Amino acid sequence: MTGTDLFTTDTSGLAIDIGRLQQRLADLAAIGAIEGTEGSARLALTDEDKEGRDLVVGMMTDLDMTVTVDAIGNVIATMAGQIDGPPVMCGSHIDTVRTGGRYDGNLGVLAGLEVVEVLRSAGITPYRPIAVGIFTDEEGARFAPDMLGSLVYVGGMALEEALDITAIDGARLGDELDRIGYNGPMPVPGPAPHAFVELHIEQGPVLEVEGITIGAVDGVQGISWQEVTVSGQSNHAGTTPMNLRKDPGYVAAACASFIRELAIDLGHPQVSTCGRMQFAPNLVNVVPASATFTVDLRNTDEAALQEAEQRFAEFLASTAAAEGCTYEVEELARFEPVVFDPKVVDLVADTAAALGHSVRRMPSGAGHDAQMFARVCPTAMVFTNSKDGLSHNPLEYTAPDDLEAGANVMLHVLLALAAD
Ligand code: HGY
Ligand code: MN
Ligand code: MN
Repeated sequence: MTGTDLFTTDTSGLAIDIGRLQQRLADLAAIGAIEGTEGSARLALTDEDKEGRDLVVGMMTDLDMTVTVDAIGNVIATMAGQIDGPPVMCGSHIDTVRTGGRYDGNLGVLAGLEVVEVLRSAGITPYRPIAVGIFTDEEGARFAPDMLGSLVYVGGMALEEALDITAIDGARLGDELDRIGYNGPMPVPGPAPHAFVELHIEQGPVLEVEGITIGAVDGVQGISWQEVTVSGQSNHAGTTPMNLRKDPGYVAAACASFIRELAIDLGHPQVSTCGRMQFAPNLVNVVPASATFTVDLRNTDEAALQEAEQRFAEFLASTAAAEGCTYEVEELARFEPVVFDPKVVDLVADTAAALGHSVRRMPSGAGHDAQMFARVCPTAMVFTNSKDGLSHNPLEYTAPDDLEAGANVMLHVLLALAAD
């Protein structure tokens, strides 16, 4: 059989089963469920992540897919094609932040399995194999950087370096991978797919505000993560005059305020976030000895992102010096902006339109595994909207019609990419 058989088998009428997809989403959300919400907490390589992985691997084997696990814990399930060549790959992540929603990452993985089930039920074998990936530690919230598993898969970080990463709770990544039993035999870097498409919720307000159903994502903005530890002198909160203090807590708070003003000064799309801050000894009546905080800066323009980094570095240096404090900076993640393959972006946009959906091209504000695959193969993303633009929040929500639209667009984009 050749790829032309696919064309003789009219696939235009194929559609996903939204009830089945929602059931899989619900089954996965039950693992690490956040009480009273639809969200879940499954930080990378925790017991909850293992349980989620085991559940989805079970779904993959139930679909008669060949499942492999690589040395960084990426799970790749493959539906055989008429040829043995490189697969068309989709997928995303199932690890979450601590306040995770039901759809972030999970949608891209489970919609990929839904695509396979639709083809199985229709008795269709795609010309090329179709693979669905679960990529390790996409969130980077426990082990930085984010998109770690896909970064290692495409050769962007050596395995040994990744295995030695220390979590915010002190655990070593390689030990946790062993502990949950996902230190797999497949070597990294992995083989480049024929193409890569990721379905993901937008996690922002644009599609909803503009009343558009599908985003044809044409790139991902640059990401800069730093962890700063400022050291001063712990002292008595009551007896130490203000002019005699070396207060790292003040420096940290001033920096958190500065990066917000910096983003506003640079203007959209610059964003900045201080998401994590920890004082030591963290007591009401002690001027802190040290303060550790994170800085997340993002922009679609690399030069602007570098300007933001430079201006923050200058502010930190002058503020710490004026306060008599010292500091250390650790880079946690640094990825330049990524542009997706125009032909694949066009295919997403054309497929959405052909299915009768409104569609617009747009960059992604969030990082995604697709931005790593863009290094090795033609890649793009499909966005569905996020209610109130909310994500990294258990209230994250996307209506069934929008989930269905996104999954159907991905179904037909995958079929088109797998046909030759
Ligand atoms: O940080 C991000 O953009 C993604 O959620 N890992
Ligand atoms: Mn995600
Ligand atoms: Mn996320």
